[in-house]
Amino acid sequence: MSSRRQFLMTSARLLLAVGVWRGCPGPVLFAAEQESAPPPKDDRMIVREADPPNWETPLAGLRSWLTPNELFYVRTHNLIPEIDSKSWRIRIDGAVQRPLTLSFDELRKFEPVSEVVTLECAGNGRAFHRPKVEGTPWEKGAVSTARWTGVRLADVLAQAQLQPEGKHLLLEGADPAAKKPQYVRSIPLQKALEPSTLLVYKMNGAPLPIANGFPVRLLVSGWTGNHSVKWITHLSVIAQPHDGFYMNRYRFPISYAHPGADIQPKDMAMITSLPVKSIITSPEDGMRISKGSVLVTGIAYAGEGKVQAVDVSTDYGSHWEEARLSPDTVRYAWGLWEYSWDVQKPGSYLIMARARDSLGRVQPIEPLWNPEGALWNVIDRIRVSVV
Ligand SMILES: Nc1nc2c(c(=O)[nH]1)N[C@H]1C(S)=C(S)[C@@H](COP(=O)(O)O)O[C@H]1N2
Ligand SMILES: [Mo]
Repeated sequence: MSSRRQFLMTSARLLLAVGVWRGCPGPVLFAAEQESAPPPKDDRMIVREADPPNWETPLAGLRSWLTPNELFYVRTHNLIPEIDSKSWRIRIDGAVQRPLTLSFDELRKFEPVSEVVTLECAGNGRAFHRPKVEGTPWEKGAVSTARWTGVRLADVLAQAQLQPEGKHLLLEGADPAAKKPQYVRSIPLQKALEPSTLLVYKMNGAPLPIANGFPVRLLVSGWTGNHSVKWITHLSVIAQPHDGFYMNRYRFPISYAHPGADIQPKDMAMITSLPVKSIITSPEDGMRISKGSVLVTGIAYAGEGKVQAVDVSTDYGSHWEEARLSPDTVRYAWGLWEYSWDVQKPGSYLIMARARDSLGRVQPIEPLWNPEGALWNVIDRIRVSVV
């Protein structure tokens, strides 16, 4: 263990000790005097950063409606905490009549709900921006879909009884601060009370993996992943949006700026819904394929919108044809699509896919460059050689 890492672990413990001293419930238990075990990693995951773990889902995890848990992307800013579900507690306070502290068993007494929801990091596709921007260089796979099981956040907040001055909900994760401050954000209460905003404890029928927020995380369906706070232990009803490190990030220019421009925070707004987007999952970029009938497949999603159509072009965008969308799409989850391409002439081809949604949004030809490299949703493209 490097001395830097050792230092980070020590300061993490100190912070926790301070948290306990301040009278906060102490849900985080580190195995006495030893480093928490690194979460298990599937060999197929693309490691964008090793420490802390930032793992991208390979195309194999984007080809089925549900991403297998071991291929679900992982985005972490700090250390992954080791939390025991028996001692885990969530505290709900602030502008409420009845502040609550719930144990894992008490949380599971609320009516259980299951929903299939796509989670995408706001920074997915960051690596493609020019000029380049700082931050984890995600390409296509900081996005995954799971069937989540948990309880409605609205049900929990109802038990705490909201007071009228409350307008936002502070969300605190138990992952100790390391290279960055502790993960604390807020969302408007209106979004918190939506029936698809959940406190979840299962992913595809299994307990949440440690890296994805065990034992309980928030799921803010339709919004970028940064809102879905993992290892959540504290909610506080507040009057104004939280002002902190992670609120001054995840912002997007209000109007178009030239690539590389110096954009001030006042000219940016909080990122909320995912953009409209599609990704080609087969064939793979650079593949050699035999002429004849080729099945082009992909995924498409639109956050708070609903995907209406996916158009595919195999001739540099001169002609577009509609792909077939899987009929059983649900709100907030990606849908699968396919396109039967009949190609007889050998040569080099560019295949592109463009989604449109119910909010009138269409994937752009050019990126909206922004200092964080967020919300990349340029029309996806791959090159193949037909032989
Ligand atoms: N506590 C905590 N919650 C967090 C984060 C984090 O670092 N700490 N990362 C956020 C970001 S930026 C994203 S994209 C999602 C990623 O969730 P996943 O790792 O399960 O894919 O979690 C969000 N919740
Ligand atoms: Mo993210």
